[in-house]
Amino acid sequence: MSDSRTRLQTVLKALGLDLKAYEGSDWTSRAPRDGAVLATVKSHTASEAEAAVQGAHQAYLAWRTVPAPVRGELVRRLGEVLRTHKAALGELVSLEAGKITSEGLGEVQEMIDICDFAVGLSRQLHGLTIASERPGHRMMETWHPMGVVGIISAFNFPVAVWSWNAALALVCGNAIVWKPSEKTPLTAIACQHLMQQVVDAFNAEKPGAIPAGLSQLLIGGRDVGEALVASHLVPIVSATGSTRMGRQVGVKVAERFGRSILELGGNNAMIVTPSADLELAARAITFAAVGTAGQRCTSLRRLIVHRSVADTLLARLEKIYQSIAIGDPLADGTLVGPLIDQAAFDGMQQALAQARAEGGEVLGGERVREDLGTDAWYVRPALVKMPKPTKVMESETFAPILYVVTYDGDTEQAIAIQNGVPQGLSSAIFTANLSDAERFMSSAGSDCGIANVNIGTSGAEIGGAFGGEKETGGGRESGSDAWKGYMRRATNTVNYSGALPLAQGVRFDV
Ligand code: UN1
Repeated sequence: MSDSRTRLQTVLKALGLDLKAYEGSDWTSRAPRDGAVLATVKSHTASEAEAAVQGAHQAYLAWRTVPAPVRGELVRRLGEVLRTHKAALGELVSLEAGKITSEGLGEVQEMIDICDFAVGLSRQLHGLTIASERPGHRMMETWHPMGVVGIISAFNFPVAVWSWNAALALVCGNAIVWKPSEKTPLTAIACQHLMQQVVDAFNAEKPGAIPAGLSQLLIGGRDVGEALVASHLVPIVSATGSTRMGRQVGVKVAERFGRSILELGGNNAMIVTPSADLELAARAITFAAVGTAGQRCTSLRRLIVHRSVADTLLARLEKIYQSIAIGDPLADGTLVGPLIDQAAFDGMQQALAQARAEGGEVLGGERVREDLGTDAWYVRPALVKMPKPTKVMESETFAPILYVVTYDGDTEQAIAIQNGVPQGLSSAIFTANLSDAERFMSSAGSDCGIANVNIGTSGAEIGGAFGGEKETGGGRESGSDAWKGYMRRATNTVNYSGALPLAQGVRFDV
């Protein structure tokens, strides 16, 4: 048995998970670390997807009347179970998505954090009281559940993105149906299994507390995703993935006046100004650009450096890039694990070829560690000096490629370069100059959903709203008031005056 298979068995045991019910031959889960097949699983069909949605809708009809703090108790227990199984689930993320140990664990921590956040939120789903213009009237807003939330997630955050949506949707009184990436079915099955454990324990204590079918998992491809997107019983579709996918989902959901929460491509940039702490910047750049092998939506892809500091910063980066530890994500000391698969490797090579054709000077980017498996795709992260911003820099390649351009003028010039792409997820500036920092965060500054100062573009905390503008899709998930995206708002006006004054002074006497 391959090392990955052996590790999988240990992890499944720790999770108390038997894969039997899911086994089949439709989808293959591979360990990117050595290319070994972890399992083959069966797909749900489109009609099973419809049945799941029907079941979830029934569950929602009951769940919406459960007091929100009781709904929060379910999510609190989910957080507890995740704490208990953090090590095992984190390792499964590393096995199936190829993340280094620390990042696998970090992803599970992100799940725990959002559960904690959602528990607090379950007592704070409050609306405003608004001054009425009419005597003896009270006006207010109340927030209500919507129905089934369809969750479509990507391979690169195979569990955290589900939890952002699941934790909020559940405390908000919705049911959830999840279609994970075809590349990461096992981590999804593990989450569903842990959730089911929580539900069963809750129901054993309080029979009927949690309606059957409240949280469902659909393993499948495009047809299953399309069934979710098309269903009138799914008022909200939260989809994370490529801009191409989001363009289709967004239109389809809009056609039926559903709501979509889209988290699509990022093409994130960092500006480094003359006053920046270059050592700090180099560390932040490295984590953002090569961490997770450049496979985060928030990964740093474009570096915009002032010419006066470019040589010093690049010399430092080149040194780091040449010596960074690339290898088995489960081995101690590794910082860069593998790409998810060969298609990702091919996409990276294509982008690098295009960059060269556009005048780029490429350092790194080659395949390494072939000794770890013929179907394991490790690369040296690529640092690419571009003569100016070119076409290749306008699209996102899900791999560790960092394009570097310089600017000579003021920060406005750098901001214009940064904003000059179709995407708008995350951005950062390194500077010790207050005006530069404030300008960057101002309405004339970064046009992204995330604009950081003196930290990198990736690794956002769950407390803030997460998402971006333009082709990133405009959705917001996770913290702040992102919960409002999972509820409908009702404006209520109550008349206790005994008379019937009309608004705007209208007279209509009958
Ligand atoms: C993603 O890549 O889809 O900010 C999510 C970050 C993580 C989430 C990334 N907290 O990098």
